[in-house]
Amino acid sequence: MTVLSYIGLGSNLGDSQQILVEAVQKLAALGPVKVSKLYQSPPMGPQDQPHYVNAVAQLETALAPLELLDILQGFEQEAGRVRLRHWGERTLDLDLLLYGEKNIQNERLTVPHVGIMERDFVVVPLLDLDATLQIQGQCLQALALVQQSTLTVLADSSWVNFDL
Ligand code: A4P
Ligand code: MG
Repeated sequence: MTVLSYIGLGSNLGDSQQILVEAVQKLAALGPVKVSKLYQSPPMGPQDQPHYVNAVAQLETALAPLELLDILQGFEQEAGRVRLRHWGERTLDLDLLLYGEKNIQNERLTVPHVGIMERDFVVVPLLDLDATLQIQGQCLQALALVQQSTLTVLADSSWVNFDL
């Protein structure tokens, strides 16, 4: 049995677009993947850090949530992840946003990911992948931040070459 999982990708250190491309190519080795458009987004948190490049990937997977988290954290390490401060700059952040319709709460994992509904850089790319998406009964499309988005589109959904 497989589920549709959604993974948030963010980077604001290094060659962020290339870092996200490589992360999605690694995800594609795990199972069928689709990607949102690629966005630039002003930083949430400390303002004295570069803008972020953000996207969301949909991965169809049979992996258990914690197995998937382990793999995502491995990919972060391979990207030379440095994390300097809370909500601060990083080379690669991979967040497990949604895992099917499951609610998960343990010391390593909270799903749906905390703060999804307040983050345009998560909600807008999620809607690229599924315009009817609901979280705990709430239609993402209806959120005010969708209309008031601060995102800039860097590329349409063909920014990753899967034919490698
Ligand atoms: N963890 C719990 N639930 C999850 C989940 N659903 N997915 C735990 C992934 N990890 C989860 O993660 C810390 C711990 O969270 C992990 O060990 C895991 O067991 P982390 O990536 O080291 O830290 P973090 O909590 O992701 O970082 P931080 O600093 O708290 O912030 P966020 O919430 O990830 O936000 N601005 C823009 N424009 N775009 C961004 O992408 N990102 C951040 C980071 C700040 N500002 C941003 C952006
Ligand atoms: Mg994270």
